[in-house]
Order: sequence, then C-alpha cells, then structure tokens
Amino acid sequence: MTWLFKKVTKNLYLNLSAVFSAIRQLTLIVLLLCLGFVNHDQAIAANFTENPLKQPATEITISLGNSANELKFEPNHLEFEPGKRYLLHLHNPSQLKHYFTAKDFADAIWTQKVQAGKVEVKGAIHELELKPGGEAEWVFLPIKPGSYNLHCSIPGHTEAGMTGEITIH
Ligand SMILES: [Cu+2]
Repeated sequence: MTWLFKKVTKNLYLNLSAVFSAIRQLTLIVLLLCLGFVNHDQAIAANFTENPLKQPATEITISLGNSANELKFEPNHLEFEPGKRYLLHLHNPSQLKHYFTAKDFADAIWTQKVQAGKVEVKGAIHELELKPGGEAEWVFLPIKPGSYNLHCSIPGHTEAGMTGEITIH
C-alpha cells in the first residue's frame, strides 16, 4: 500500500511540474502577444515548435567597477531587443562591493534565472550585490520597450558616476 501511495504521489508531482512549466511558457507567450511583439501566427509557431526560453542566448559581459577601483559600469550603455534571450555575465574585478540596481528594467523583462556559484535563483530579481571578485549570470527575455536607469546603490557610487542606461527597443 505504501509503495502504491509513493508511486501515485511521485507521478502526481511529475505531472504537476509539467503543467506548471507549460503554464509558465504560455504566460510568456500571452504576455508577448498582449504587448504586440509577436503576432498570433508567430505565437502559435513559438508555442509548438520553439520554446523562447530555450533559444540560444546572446552573451554580454558587464564589469562593475574595475581593477583601478574606478566607479563605473563597463559598458554603461546596453541595448536589447524584446523576445530575444540574453545572458548577462556580471563580474566585479574591483576591491569594492557594488550593486547592479535597475528596478524598472527588471520589471520590463522576464527573468528566467540568476546563477551565482552553485545557487540558481528563479523568478523576479531587482538588484544584485557583487562582492569583490564576485560573478553572476542573469538569463532573461526583454519584454517592455523603454529606457531604463542602471546604477550602483552603494552610498556615493551613483554620485561618482556609477550609472548606466539600458534600452529595450
Ligand atoms: Cu558601486
């Protein structure tokens, strides 16, 4: 009886995760549809032939500060296209702690995951703190076009020029 119960529970769990994954994918497609970035036929095609969350990612590396401890992002201007998949590789080569703070930008994208060390964070992220030598990978799909502010929220860093601009076309 216990064996049977375990088997049923396991199958139920597997089915549920498949359902959740399908709902997540569908939600993204509906979101893209509502915002007018993909037309109906493209959405249908994407749904059945290609998962947008599995397309190859365009990789972009961003430095938070540098080895001379200058307070800046390199590059400090970023451009993205809606519906494409990106992998932001963030790293901090300086001896100071820095933040990647871009709250409005984070609301305008679909975050697939943020990975740092052996930890993978799923879902919405608004701000990342990188300690000296720290690295993180952020995988996302831009959704909402606009210009967004990027800054480091350590006191004094924004004022010293640690800012940037992110554009979704
Ligand atoms: Cu900083």
